[in-house]
Amino acid sequence: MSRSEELFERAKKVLPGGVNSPVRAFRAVGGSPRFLVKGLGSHILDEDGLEYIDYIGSWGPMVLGHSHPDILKAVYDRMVNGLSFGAPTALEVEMAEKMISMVPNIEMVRMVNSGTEAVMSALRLARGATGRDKIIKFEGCYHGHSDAMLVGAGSGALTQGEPDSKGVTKGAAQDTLMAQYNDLASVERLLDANPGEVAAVIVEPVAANMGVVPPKDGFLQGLRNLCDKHGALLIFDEVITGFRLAAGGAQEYFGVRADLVTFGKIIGGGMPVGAYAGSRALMEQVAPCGPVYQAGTLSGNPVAMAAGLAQLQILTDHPEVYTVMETSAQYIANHLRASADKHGIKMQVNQVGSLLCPYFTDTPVDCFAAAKTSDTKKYAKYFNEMLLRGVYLAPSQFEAMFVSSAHTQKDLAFTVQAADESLAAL
Ligand code: KE4
Repeated sequence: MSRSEELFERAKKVLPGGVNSPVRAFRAVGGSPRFLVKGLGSHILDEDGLEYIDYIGSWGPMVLGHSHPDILKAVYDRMVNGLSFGAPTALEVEMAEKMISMVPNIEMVRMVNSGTEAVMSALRLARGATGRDKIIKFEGCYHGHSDAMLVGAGSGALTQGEPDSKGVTKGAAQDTLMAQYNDLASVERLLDANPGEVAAVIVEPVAANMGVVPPKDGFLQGLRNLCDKHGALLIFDEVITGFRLAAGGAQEYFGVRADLVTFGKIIGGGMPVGAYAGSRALMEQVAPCGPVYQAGTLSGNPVAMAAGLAQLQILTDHPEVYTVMETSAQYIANHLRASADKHGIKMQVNQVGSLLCPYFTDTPVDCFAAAKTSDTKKYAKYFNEMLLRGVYLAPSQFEAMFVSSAHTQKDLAFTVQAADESLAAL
């Protein structure tokens, strides 16, 4: 039994499923999760001394790779003077100012501790600001595990959502309506069927929780127009795309304005951080200056701010990393397509910026229904073949590959060679 397997057996006795977040348990791909001990640049090391090229990067935060020296130094310099105060620090002001300087259309920011908390708070603000109750989300988009977001499509297309998890009450789910990604008509039908009741439409500007599904031309602007027409707010959930697609995130990358934007991952530099942001008029409705309550013991934690600020500063100083990451992702995508053709394997590869995902289907993937046509058993075998060859991918078909600025040309060549061999073995 490997050290990872031993640890997993121990873990399953004291942690649900042996993990602190479900996707880590490898249930969609089989086998035993690797317990990691070290990350450096684009590589990670597990408890058994096996090394991998990492395409998870903590699900997005490690956009510059692991253990970046400037980030480690910022954390060390901060922590020797105290880890947390529950009182204001200059770092929180600097972080908010930094985000506002990089992201279009935001004037104020509130720091929280996760993407889930950012979305939950933004939804409460949208409801408080508009006096409306209903929220429209998209099938296949994930916005964290707050009750209102753990909702599946209701029985009738125009009725309220159904709980998507035990423990979520009908009451919590009833105000969440479900639309189809890249289908503006499905949004318009919901808005028309619920006149004056929809507080917000929340969308992943690039859907990266059903694999990677880019917005069709006009989709995001179409949402903007529909929200303006119906008096609803448009929320971009940029927990993944924020500071990754571009310094200004998806708003910059696609040139579409959102009313509220949620963040996480990259802004923490690897530490637990989330944030939501918007206009002054909206954000000043949040406590203590407004009637929308939201709070958090570790919100704006100075060590997390130091890590996040250091990462954002490097992204600001080196804007070339965005082109580098996109080129790297395109390289992998092109080689995956060529290998799949060579080996006669049905594959669609979606790639946007530094995000990509191979689907084992011959259906172009532009929505959740199409993503679900993928042969997930084939993905599982591909995942394990790649893992054996030292390439660490998302242990689920419905996640993204995250390319960082630390992935070298040598990493990329190794990855596409491993992919060619893995596809040949399917
Ligand atoms: P967290 O609460 O996990 O920090 O963020 C929730 C969240 C919100 N919005 C988007 C677009 C997200 O992708 C996420 C979380 N992403 C997943 C990865 N697909 C986190 C991985 C996990 O659940 O372990």
